[in-house]
Amino acid sequence: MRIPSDHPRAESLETREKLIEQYAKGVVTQAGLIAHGRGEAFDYLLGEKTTSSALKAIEAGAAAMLLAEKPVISVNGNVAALVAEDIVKLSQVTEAKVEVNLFYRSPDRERAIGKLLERAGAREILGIGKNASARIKELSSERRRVDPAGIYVADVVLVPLEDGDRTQALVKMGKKVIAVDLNPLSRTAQKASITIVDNIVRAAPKLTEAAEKLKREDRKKCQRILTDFNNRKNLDESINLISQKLSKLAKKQKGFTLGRKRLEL
Ligand code: PTJ
Repeated sequence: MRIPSDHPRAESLETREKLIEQYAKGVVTQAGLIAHGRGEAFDYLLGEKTTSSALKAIEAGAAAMLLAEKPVISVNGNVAALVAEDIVKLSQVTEAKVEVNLFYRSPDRERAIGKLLERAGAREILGIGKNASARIKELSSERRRVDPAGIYVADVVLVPLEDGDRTQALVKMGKKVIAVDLNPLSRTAQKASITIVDNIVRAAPKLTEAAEKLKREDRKKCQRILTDFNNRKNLDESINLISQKLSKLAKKQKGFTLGRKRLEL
């Protein structure tokens, strides 16, 4: 469907359209559409912009990818539908491998996502078909199937829109996990080494931009950024931001009257 460009929520609606289109092509799952809706709700509360704490996490994420020996970007259906080209660009700048890793895995979806990534310029795509032959033993979901040349041996893994189980398992395997998740309270957000609380649509190009900039600097700068970065503190900033926004909204709506009425009921 064509979204009128003067619609006040045109950008958000266009993003939805991309997912709907790729749902019809078998890239995105029904659960992926639902997951996006949950993300949108958090995005609304974050002001639909990259916050200063997200920017700090983006810089730390870019630094970690540049310092990594074997960085890998994990791609699922939503990520392929929304930011395939940005992911390919990021992989080129950071020399990271791109691996398809799906919760709802099927050969058709693997192929559809592989094609989308290829069209976006990816030359090597891991994790498809027989190549996903290694197993993360702590997991029982399809996410346990990984590529022995990719996530299995990676030291840094970027996991946008991930589930908590695998984040936890990857951290347990000694990997640095960079998550992109709009929900700062999710298990993924809480368990990752670096959590970027931002929409993948905004975060992916910003990660590339940050990596391009840091690549021109001394490696020591990346090391300093990582030493100074505190994920717990950064996550708390996002949670506080949401809480402040809700308090402001409640005051604006004279929500306290509503609160009293509720008590009377
Ligand atoms: O393609 P598959 O088979 O691997 O499945 C992908 C989904 C997304 C369905 C699967 O990973 C899943 O079920 O994820 P969850 O557990 O629902 O978690 C998704 C998280 O991503 C939630 O915390 C959402 O708030 C968040 N999220 C949704 N859309 C975005 C987002 N975060 C950043 N950017 C978004 N656009």
